[in-house]
Amino acid sequence: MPRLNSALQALYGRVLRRNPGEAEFHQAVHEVLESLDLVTMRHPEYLESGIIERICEPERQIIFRIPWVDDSGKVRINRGFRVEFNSALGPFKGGMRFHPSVYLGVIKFLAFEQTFKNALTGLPIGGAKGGSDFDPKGKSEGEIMRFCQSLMTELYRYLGEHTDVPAGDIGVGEREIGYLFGQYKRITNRFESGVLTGKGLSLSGSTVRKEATGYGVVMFTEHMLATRNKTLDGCRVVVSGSGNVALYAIQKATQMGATVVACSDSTGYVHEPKGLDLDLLFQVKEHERQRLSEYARRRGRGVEYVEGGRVWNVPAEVALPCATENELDVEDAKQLIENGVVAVAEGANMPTTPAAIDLFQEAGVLFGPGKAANAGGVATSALEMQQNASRDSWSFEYTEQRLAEIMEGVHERCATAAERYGRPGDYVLGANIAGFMRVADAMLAQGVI
Ligand code: NDP
Ligand code: 2IT
Repeated sequence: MPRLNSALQALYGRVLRRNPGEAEFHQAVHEVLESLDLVTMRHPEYLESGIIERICEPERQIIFRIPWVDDSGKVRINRGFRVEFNSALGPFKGGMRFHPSVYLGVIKFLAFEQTFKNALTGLPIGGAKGGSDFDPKGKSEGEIMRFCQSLMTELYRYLGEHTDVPAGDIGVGEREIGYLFGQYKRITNRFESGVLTGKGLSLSGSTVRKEATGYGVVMFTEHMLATRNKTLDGCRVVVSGSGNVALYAIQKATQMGATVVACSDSTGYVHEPKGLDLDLLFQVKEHERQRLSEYARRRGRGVEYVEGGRVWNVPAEVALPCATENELDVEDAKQLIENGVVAVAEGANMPTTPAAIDLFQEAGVLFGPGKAANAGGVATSALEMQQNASRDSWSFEYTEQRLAEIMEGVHERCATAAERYGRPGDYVLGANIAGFMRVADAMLAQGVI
């Protein structure tokens, strides 16, 4: 890892001591501090005011018990989290993740990233994240519902449309948000539509929210490519994951004239040089909630299914990691570069390891970090909050247009900050600086908070 100046190194040491064993959080903080090195040289007041250290400390961290009863009548227990990281710009905002790998360090890194991401959208939303180590795989509808109800029975007291507004993330989609919303409404006796986003359209959700993260990633990729007079049209695209973000990135890239040749899940990947069959993919993954191996089985000849393989071995001009953190490492980066990759944009949060990011940047590959490239999801959540507040609902076309304008703004903010600090085209630096400055300035304006 590149060195930090002595003041930032000391600050980082204190973050390590205060958050022992939370490797993902350490990684996310280190990356931001590296970018701030340049800022503190030009603006020592950010160090002197202590604002950087305060920005690394969550406002509130909630950890709670989630008891529930499985279909056999056995009592089960999981742990729930909500890290309310920063509310300088607006209500705490960020998704909920259900995955067995969830622990405080994962939720804290996600909430930290979310704070800067939300700032980059230019919208009035603070940063938070939550979730549970609950594993939805193999659970029945009834078990999922009872689990969501039990989670909300504790979490509701911390939420509110002006306080903290959760949404989905890994393992949490429209179905789970519906169960969470229903329980919130029962407990509070309020139809407070703006307390959760990612709701179904029948529950005053927003058009385009489901599509927004994946669409936004592709829009951001187009803006990066445009700086080199290129477009997605005619490119081969490889995507990791086959969940919400991946599926809609695949759909939008295909609409833009690209050929999506591969995608994955945690057990393997499919490779289809002529392009994936979107109808079948959505049927198997979104509607039936099946594994990717089932897609391959039904697709038959013409598709290769590689169990346990690395999707990044598939040659492509554009790579979109849309599964999970640290899923693309140095070996993968070398392979992608060797295969001629031109642009990488992160649909997932922190999917690329720091050393792999360095390799891409040294090789001149366009690299869009998650806090910029995947900001379209939370931005459309903020549009859902706007519609809920005004008891309105917007058309798909209008909402997508708003999303496109927001993604253009996110790209612009990153590009401008990178240029201002002498590193044009460095979107990692640009995103961290532009996001930090907006949050830091809002905090400073509110006194010692
Ligand atoms: P989903 O649960 O819909 O899909 C997750 C996908 O990633 C699945 O294909 C899953 O495979 C795979 N995956 C998850 N964990 C792992 C793992 N440990 N190893 C390998 N593969 C894994 O989640 P989303 O699509 O919503 O989220 C994907 C990423 O995008 C996450 O990083 C999330 O934080 C980020 N994100 C999500 C947003 C949203 O609005 N939903 C917004 C911005 C970012 P399998 O089914 O085999 O587990
Ligand atoms: O990582 C993310 O930005 C999300 N999971 C979406 C958060 C939101 O509040 O829509």
